[in-house]
Amino acid sequence: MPEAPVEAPTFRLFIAGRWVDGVSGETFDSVNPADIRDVVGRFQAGTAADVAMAIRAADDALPAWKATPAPKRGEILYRFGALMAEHKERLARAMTREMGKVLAEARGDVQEGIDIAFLMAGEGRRMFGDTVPSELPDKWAMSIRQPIGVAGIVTPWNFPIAIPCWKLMPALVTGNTVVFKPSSDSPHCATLLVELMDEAGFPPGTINLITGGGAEVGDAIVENPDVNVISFTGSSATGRGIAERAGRRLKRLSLELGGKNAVVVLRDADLDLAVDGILWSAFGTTGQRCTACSRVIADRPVADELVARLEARTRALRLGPGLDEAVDVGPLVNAAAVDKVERYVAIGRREGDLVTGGERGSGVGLEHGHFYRPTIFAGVAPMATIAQDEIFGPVLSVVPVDGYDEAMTAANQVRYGLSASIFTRDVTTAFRAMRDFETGIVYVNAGTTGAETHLPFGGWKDTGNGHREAGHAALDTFTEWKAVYVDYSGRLQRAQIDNQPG
Ligand code: UN1
Repeated sequence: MPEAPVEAPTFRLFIAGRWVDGVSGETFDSVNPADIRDVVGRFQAGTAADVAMAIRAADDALPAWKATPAPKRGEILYRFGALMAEHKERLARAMTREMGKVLAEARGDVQEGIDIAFLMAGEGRRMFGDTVPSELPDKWAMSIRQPIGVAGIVTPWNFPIAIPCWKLMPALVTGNTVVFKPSSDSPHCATLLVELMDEAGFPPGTINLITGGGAEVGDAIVENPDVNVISFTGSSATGRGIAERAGRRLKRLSLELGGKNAVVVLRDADLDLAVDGILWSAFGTTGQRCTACSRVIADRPVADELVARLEARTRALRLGPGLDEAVDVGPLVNAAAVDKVERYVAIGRREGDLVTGGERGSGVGLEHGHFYRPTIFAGVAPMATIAQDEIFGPVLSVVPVDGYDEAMTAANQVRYGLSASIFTRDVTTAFRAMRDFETGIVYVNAGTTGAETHLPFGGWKDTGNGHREAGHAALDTFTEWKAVYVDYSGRLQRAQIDNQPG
């Protein structure tokens, strides 16, 4: 940090292929959560007027983009993936500076963006439909995917490259055009991403970027009748509000919301492996993943030993700025996140035994950031508040149980259903768990994080509304199915009526 900080650069909106100032002239700052004196940049506080222009640009670009053969659209995605790979280190460093995750994880985040760009680029040559026999002679039957129209994409800060790419890539390869609103905690990452998209050759108007607040920009996207599909990742409360409003307009909506992900450790588990998996998924990204492990459901015979090992390893984790490669755990994203963690830790002190942590990070290098010590509570009841609510920070609850059945009941007794994991050496138990977890993602002998981009990502229950990201399931969010029948019999054939048995 220089003594007299240099003036932070100002960034602009991207509408119809041009970088422009917002109508209001207002800006907001994005700051480094590891050192809030470090202003990353000033960003346009977008308004409904900016959103309207962006939607118009997306609408104008739609006919030509839809008419572009999907493999050609895919080629632009390939170029974009290659550009991200070329700029991986720059993007990763910008990410760590803007939202705090440690550099190794920031590189992983960018890699996840590259992976989905290449996966979806390939969809340009697949995008499979069905060709099936007709029940009538001399008749052809098939189904094809077509774009929905203008997609509104609203993304969080915790995976500021990967999650936008999860949404932008399938939306664009299938022929939709996009208005993209990133979190106000990660507008710089979004800007860098859109710069590369522009360089890759997405035509003007296919991708439009509007930074700004949820109440102004997000609402204007959700309410506009010309936005046909919305994909949102964020809190359950915001998701519910969007669902109500999108529902009134019968808009397609994909929601990716909260999680309260459990690791079950049975008495026959490899405890060393379990500790590795738990630490990585509980305190990686400072606990700020939808997939983060926030509950360990520990079989009683191994519970004390597990807690002792977790305590020792957690105390050894280095807290600090993520750009320092020796650091294990970076800051929380902002002051509100620290306040929320503090509120839950206060509740946790009544609901469980504080094992380690339970306080803000202090000491040299931590004075100007949003640091909180990795925290563990033991002896927590399954229905305790800290075992039920998504805290989105480095707070882990250990819930003791007796045996598999009790463990599974506790694991499933939450309103969320994103990710779950079990540590056991018994193959029969592992298969039972694969069947029994009420979650969209299940891990055996691994933590709860680390989903790969070519399988569906998403959750059951309050985690979402039944849609999936990533994998080929992502195409379902952004396409309409069209069933096509071609009758070449030369006469009227009536399905279900003219196909009598015999
Ligand atoms: C998220 O936290 O919203 O499986 C996404 C994982 C990552 C993605 C997490 N690949 O943890």
